[in-house]
Amino acid sequence: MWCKPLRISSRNCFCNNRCARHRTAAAGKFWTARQVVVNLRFAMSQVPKWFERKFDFSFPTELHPNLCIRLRGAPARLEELVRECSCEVLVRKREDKWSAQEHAGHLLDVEPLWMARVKDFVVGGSELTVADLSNRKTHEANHNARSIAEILADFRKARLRLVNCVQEKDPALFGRSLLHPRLKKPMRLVDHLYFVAEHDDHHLAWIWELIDAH
Ligand code: NI
Repeated sequence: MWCKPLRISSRNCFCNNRCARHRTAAAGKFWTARQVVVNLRFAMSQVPKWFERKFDFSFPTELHPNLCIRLRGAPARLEELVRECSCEVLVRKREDKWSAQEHAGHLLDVEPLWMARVKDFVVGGSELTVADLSNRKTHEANHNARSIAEILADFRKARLRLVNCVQEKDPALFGRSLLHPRLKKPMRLVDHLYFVAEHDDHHLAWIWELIDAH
């Protein structure tokens, strides 16, 4: 819902000061056409909510090399995304949500969980290691105070460790299945790799959206 005209006064705005354009105008800034588009995107993410995702694990186990290379490529994709970005844009928060840099830091924070789950498949048992669904680690890490170069280097290192560990496994292990504690469905090791790759994409999409909206 737009206020009209562009220059807003209490006389001619019918939005009760709540529309996005009015708030920006009230802050002493008027938008160009491109800013209108970009700010609208900034106000509302197009990235689907992670916890609402449904996963289809019916693909063949033999796809594991393809998933390994997807995982192997995540650090390079992240590096390429943030390469031209200023610190200011990287640490900018949208309301109380994570900044692009915090999303990058989160990718690093969850690597130990992915590794623990790979080990669960080796050890066997019934259920995979439980995730901290509150993402406390990322909320408390203060990734915005770190350098992006450090986060990128640590993520690259952790991800290579994960991929190298997976690649050493006997191919038969990729079909072994354990219960995923949140999804409440059986997950093979190959499904776990797919899940991690989708989680990478989820946060990369967020980062792209955040840095594209400046
Ligand atoms: Ni996440």
